[in-house]
Amino acid sequence: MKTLGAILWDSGTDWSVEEIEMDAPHAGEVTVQWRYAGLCHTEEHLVTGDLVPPADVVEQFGLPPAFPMLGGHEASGVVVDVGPEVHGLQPGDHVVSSFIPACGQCRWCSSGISYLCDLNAQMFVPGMTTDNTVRHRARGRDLLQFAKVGAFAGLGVLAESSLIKIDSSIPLELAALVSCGVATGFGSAVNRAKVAPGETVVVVGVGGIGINAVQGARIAGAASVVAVDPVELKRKAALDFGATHVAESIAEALGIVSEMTQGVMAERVILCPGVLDAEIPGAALPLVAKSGTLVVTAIAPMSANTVNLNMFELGMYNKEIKGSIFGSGNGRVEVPRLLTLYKTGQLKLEGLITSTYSLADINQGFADMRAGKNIRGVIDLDRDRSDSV
Ligand code: CXF
Ligand code: ZN
Repeated sequence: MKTLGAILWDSGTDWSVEEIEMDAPHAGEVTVQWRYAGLCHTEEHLVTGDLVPPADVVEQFGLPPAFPMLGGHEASGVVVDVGPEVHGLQPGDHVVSSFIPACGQCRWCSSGISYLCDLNAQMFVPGMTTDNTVRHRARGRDLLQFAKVGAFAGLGVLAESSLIKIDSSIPLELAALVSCGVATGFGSAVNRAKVAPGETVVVVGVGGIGINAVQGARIAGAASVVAVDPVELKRKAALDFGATHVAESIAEALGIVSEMTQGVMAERVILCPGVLDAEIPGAALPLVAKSGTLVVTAIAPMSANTVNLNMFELGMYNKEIKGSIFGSGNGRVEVPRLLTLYKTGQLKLEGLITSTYSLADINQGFADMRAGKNIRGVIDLDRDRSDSV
């Protein structure tokens, strides 16, 4: 089978849209016709190299090369074929990607925290989680499917464990966003920060993930939600999604929150910047109330080992700092929960997508992201579809 896909041949290059040769699904695998793929900042970290294992790590663990890589981890589509031993999906089912596979067997899956599934460690290892062999090739080279998904393509073969079936009445364009940006942001507020009714919450960075932390905080009953972003379009959008106040910078937010809480500050602060600069956690810590929580929902360069924050303040005020991946939630629980909240009118999905692109225009989409023009850009894979099934 042939399809078109956007491949990153190395960090620091553009995405290259070209023909991909695909195999039929093996046992436990499914062929999906992708319909929509979100342009999440995580792929940009592959381009900048922030999210690529550094040379010493590659050498230490004997990792195979991460490139060429088929990008795309936030997506929706329709199942068109199933291999043997697939029990939960059939042709015609609507699905979203699950960028953490969830094997169901490892210690973390068995403990109910599948978002930490051991298979996630294979994110940069080519090959299927089913049998370690590769299904996609371009120019005769094996392709790594980013996060075992690789949705910047017309078609894809994925392990069943990398897909979540959804209600077919949900528009696929909106469903795609739920698979990463919405789940990650919402869960950061609800699952990880555990926002409670009446609290003051600050979200730093209100792009495709942070804006959903804003609406998670609103749905959890926060009394005030302060959205911090230097980009005016994002601050305005945050007001539509539940922010009660906006600030251009952490410094400005400090003044707003201090006045609003008579110096108590915010019980929950959630960091969702595009890149987690080493100065951000320390700058944000004074926003956190005594015994409050700072949640880090952002990607720092993989080799960054330093952070500049006042540890006296951390200890003496009993504050906590928590990391978060995938909104600290399990995809098979969170995706249906979020879609129910959407269907009942509580979660807003319309308005998150600012621009839609064809696959051929993917580099324009990422350029617009860098320029701060999008809350979420989305690729509509039907626009220049060359495959037929
Ligand atoms: C990322 C986290 C690392 C794996 C890919 C997805 N989260 C959000 O984009
Ligand atoms: Zn993402």
